[in-house]
This record gives sequence, C-alpha cells and structure tokens, in this order.
Amino acid sequence: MAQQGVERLPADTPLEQILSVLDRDGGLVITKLISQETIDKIAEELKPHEQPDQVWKGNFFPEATKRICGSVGKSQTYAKEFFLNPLYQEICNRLLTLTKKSRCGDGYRTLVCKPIGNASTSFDIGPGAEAQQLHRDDGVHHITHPTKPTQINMLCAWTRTTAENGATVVVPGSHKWADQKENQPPPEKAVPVCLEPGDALIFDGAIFHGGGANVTQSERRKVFGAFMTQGNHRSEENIFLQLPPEVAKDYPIEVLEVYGYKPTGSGLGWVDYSEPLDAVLGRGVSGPGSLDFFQVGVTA
Ligand SMILES: O=C(O)CCC(=O)C(=O)O
Ligand SMILES: [Fe+2]
Repeated sequence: MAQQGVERLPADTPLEQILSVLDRDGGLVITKLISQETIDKIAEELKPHEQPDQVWKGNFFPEATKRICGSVGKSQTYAKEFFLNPLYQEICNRLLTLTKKSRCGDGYRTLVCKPIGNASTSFDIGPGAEAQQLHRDDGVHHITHPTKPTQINMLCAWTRTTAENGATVVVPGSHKWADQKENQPPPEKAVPVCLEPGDALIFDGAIFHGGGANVTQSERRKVFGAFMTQGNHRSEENIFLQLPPEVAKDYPIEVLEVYGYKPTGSGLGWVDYSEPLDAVLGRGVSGPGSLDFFQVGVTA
C-alpha cells in the first residue's frame, strides 16, 4: 500500500491493475483524467448555480463549505465529459452490476441490473473550514461491512487540492473494516489525497473519508463529484427533480440511460410498464410489456 495517500496511476493503466489497487486500498488517484478545457467549460456552466451565501444548517458539512447539487442537470459538459467518463463508467460497470436468475412460473428471468447515478454534487471548501467528520458514503444504503462495493465515487479536482486547502482525506484499507464501533478511525489515520486540476480520486463508498480542513487565508478548494451505486438502490439525489424531463429531453441518451431514465433489467424504473425515455422523448416505441423484464424464458 502506498505509504502516503493512495496510489496514483495514469488513465491508460490496464483496468485489471486499477481494479486490484481499488480492491486492496479502497481508493486511488487517476492522474490527468479530465482536461483543463473540460474543467473550464464545466466551471462556466456551473457558475450561475454557485450560491455565495449558502449556509449549511446541519453538522455533516462544516461551516465555510458550499455545494452545487444536481450538477449533472446543470451542466451538460459535467454529465457527458465528467460523469460519463469511460474509465469511471467501466469501473462502475465491472464492480456494481448485479445479475440474478429468478424463478417465474416454469421458467426463469435472468435479471441484469446495471449501476445508476446516485448523486452529482460539486464541493467547495472555503478558508477557515474545519475538517469534515470521517464517514462512509454507503451508509445511506444501509450497507453492512465488510462487503463487495455497492457505491463507486469519484472526486475530480476543479482547483488544485492540497493538505492545507482541504484536500479530501481517506483511510486506505478501511473499506474492508467491519462495522464495530471501535473501528471508527482516529482522524490521524486519514491521509490527504492532493490533486492537480483534472486528477480524480476514485473510491469505494465503504472507505472512511471526508473533506479536509482549509487552513489557508484565501484559497477555495473545489472538486466535482460523481457518485454511482447499484441499480437496485434508491438514488441519493432525486434524479427526476434534479434532471427533470423538460431538461432531460435535450440530453444525450447515454446520459439518461445512466441517470435514472432507463429501467434496470430487473424491471425497476418503468413508466406505464414501458421505457421512461418514451415518455420523455415522446417516441412511444417500446409499449407496455416490451421491457426485457417481462420476458420469461424457460431455461434448464
Ligand atoms: O468535499 C470532500 O472532499 C468530500 C465530501 C464528502 O465526502 C461527502 O460529502 O460525502
Ligand atoms: Fe463522503
């Protein structure tokens, strides 16, 4: 295991090696995953949505932090070039796809459930912010640990992130820890993951992590977030309000397929027993019962 922080690998590293480091450490950095040009475009599209006066009322996020929720619905570039990054999606498909052969009468249905978008928040940590409490993101889905990954998340540097300005901290290896209370890690076990703009931290939702403290006078630490989960989970962000049909109709189908507008092969997410994309795009081509889920095969 890397002594300081987590391993850093270029995007052309063989997938099996990336998966093996992710399994061993619970997180890794893919360097130069997103180009500066794409970051600038996303920043421009998100600008109208930055809320300078935002005040968080709970204590999950420290004061002096801000967020842009539903970034996929606010920036098409975020959706297409960041959230749908092919390497990230490939990792999610490999680790989060569920397959089940389920009895139905005399036959079976082979149910394949692809991962879905869980949230798309951008995080901004301002000067003076304290460190966020270390936590596991997959708590929202009532996950018992240890288990195989149920969420794969990605934080990509929008600005440079440093140990001083609030780089995300992680506890390498903690994704495999059991749930016992004594396993809550002390803050000194967490290591900062420093990123240059475009570098991305990809991590298992079971790893203990959190936003770091920002002890600088004037630097803001900003990252774009992509969160994916197993397709049988309710998504954290309410997709149909954060990317409503009137906005979604102008999005590429690839985005909508990942972002809640395609039923899983296990029949979750239909509209009138049909493809929701029919309702959104007014195509009306699938028709009730045409989804794979409603075909019952007889197999040995
Ligand atoms: O801002 C960060 O670095 C991490 C935020 C985070 O972990 C969360 O909101 O769950
Ligand atoms: Fe988190």
